[in-house]
Amino acid sequence: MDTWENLLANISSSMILDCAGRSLDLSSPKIMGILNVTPDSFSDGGNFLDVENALRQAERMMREGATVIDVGGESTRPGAQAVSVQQELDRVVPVVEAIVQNLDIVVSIDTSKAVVMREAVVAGAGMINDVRALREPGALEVAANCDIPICLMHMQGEPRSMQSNPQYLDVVDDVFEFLEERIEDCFKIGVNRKRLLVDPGFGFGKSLAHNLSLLKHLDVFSRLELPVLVGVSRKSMIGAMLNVDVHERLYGSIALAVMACQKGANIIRCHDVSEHAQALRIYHAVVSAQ
Ligand code: 8Y7
Repeated sequence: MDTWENLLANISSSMILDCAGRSLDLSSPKIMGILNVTPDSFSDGGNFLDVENALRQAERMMREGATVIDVGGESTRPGAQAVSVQQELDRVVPVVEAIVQNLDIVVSIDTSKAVVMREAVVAGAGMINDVRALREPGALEVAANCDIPICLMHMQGEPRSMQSNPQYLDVVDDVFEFLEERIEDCFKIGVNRKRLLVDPGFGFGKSLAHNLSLLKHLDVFSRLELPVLVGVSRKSMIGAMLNVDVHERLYGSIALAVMACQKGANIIRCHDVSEHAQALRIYHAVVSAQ
């Protein structure tokens, strides 16, 4: 016989992700702070100053209210240059290691490369964030052989060319079906459903109209019964609506983030952590009211 206590415990445990021994409670919306590890012109990552600097940024984001730090060494901006496996490893692995060892926070590895995923997991990463949803060679197998949550994101095309002429029959249906298929492929190879998160991939092969439809209908993705992650921070969709450059997109970012939470987002990936944390606390206070 299930007692009320057991039922309640089941409901709340389904909202807690185990990220390599650190728990991520999704019963209220959480913040993933963005940590780009793109080295200065004198080094290609891995040196003491780069790692110190990254650790300081992570510590600050944690203090400001981030629950996850997303460490990325490959730029996926439209038109960005590709990065070699060794370069990416040299950049991100020492940073993942340093954060895991020094801070009590979940570290997410933003990569599509199987080798980088594997080495980041060894270094203590608690989540994989893959904009290619495990479509690169070997990535599904690494996912099957580790035990941490994985965010599957939708992207149409490749970063270099994805914004040139994105096309959908129905953007919400198409993205939904893509994510369903990726979930199925993960399931087939032995990844437990409970380890997956989904993300419609705002700005990744999408026009402004596509992005707006996806946000308006974001609640559709809750049918997948998995946590939903959303990244809209400073993105060009805001620039396109407000005609402001990248450093003037904070208010637009917050507006979109709050609407995403109302439509079911569980994790907001953003640059300006303290500002988003305030907005999400206000949001949570209102939705928790009688
Ligand atoms: C997203 C992302 C980026 C996103 C997830 C940027 C790595 C571009 N955007 N990961 N990564 N969702 N899951 O402007 O929207 O931050 S990079």
